[in-house]
Amino acid sequence: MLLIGILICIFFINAYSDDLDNSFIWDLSPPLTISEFLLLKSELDSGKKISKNDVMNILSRFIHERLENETPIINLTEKYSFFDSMHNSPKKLTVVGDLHGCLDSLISIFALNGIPSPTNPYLFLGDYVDRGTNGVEIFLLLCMLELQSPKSITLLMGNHEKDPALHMLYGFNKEVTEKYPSSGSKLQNEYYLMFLKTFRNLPIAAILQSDFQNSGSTEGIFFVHGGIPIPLDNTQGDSNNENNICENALSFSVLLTLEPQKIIQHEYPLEPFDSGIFDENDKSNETLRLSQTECQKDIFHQLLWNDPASDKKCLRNPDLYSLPSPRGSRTFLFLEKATELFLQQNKVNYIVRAHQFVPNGHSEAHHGHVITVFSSATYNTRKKSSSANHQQDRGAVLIVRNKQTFANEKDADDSHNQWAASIPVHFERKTQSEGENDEILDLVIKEFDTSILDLLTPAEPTVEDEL
Ligand SMILES: [Mn+2]
Repeated sequence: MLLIGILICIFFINAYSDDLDNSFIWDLSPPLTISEFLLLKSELDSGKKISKNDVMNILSRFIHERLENETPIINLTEKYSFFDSMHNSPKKLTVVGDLHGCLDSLISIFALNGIPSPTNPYLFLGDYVDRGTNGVEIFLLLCMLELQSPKSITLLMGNHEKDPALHMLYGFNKEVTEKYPSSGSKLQNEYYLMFLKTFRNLPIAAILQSDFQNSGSTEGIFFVHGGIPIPLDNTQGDSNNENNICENALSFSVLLTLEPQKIIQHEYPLEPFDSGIFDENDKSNETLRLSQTECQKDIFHQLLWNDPASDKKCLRNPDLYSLPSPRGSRTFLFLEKATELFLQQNKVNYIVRAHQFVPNGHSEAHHGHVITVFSSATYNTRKKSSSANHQQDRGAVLIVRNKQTFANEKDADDSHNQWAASIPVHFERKTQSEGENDEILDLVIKEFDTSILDLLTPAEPTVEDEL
């Protein structure tokens, strides 16, 4: 008995000290500074980890405090009071595309553009994990920032958060299970399952829309990871009219009926879970229920997986809405005709999305109405690591500015601007303008590379220190 007792004691002491040795105390108290991000980076570089307790606490708090009552499509106009002229309302919104585990890119963006705050809000378009080595830390950090200041940051779902099968191919399952081993198989690792549970509750799109009833003009942007959905012929019941089908599936009202977590639960069940519309015992109205389910599944999948067709393809196919995608049978390339219909129907001018690696982190299609932002600045470097002398990769962010309040190119956060002025910006330019003088929104692209971080050390003065 005594021996067993001693063995149990040794086991617990080992388990406990293992966590103590390898994890660091993460001071979660706001406000966070660039110094703290750099400190986190140096701790991770030295082999330390965010503690198991912090992982579980942050994720479960994030689900309960932020995601549980969230709608699948976020109204950013309301959430950020973006078009209000109040003193503290934001004058710009920074949009970040795929990060794919590249923590250096995230820290570079914050160094360049300021840490999220109610006057400097951010929108992330998903694909936080896989490919890079710090998917865990990027996602936890962003969750923490939203927990600390919900009006500063919004996280959307990417296809890498929707489809866990990708984690086996691109490394997120390996990353979690190596950093946080637990009993059972790698797929049943309790920390990994907690990430999956969080991912499936993320919202899937966002809208920023001005609504000036007097002027009669509305400007707006639809944000999503992949693109707009092209409905399949079998998704809308009895109608064979192509226009009708397309119109229905492209309207916000249809998108608002989506229930992402239930669809993912159907494809990748986690227990326990409220089965909702997929309750096997509920046989009432089954045909309708199934057709709705298939339709919802397709639309949801496409929002996170579709890409815009190139302008060349659009020219060749002026009468079509979509072409098959090289990404697979359930995914499509949406053509300019679909974009035009979507913009017109939903009273927005732009579709801003991520999902595709593009040189220097940004590209435009469909006469500038579809903008791609890709924010991992090491994606290409990793792929071509064998080739010498390649140029430093760049990522980009898109900054949406409210022209009515963003006067004289001045940032609300002047203290940060002064500090960031010493950081080289490689490229900054307004996106193509439609030539209207009464536009409310300005769209600005900023390129960056991670050599910014070499200029900074944890001892570097922070924004707060300068105040
Ligand atoms: Mn993607």
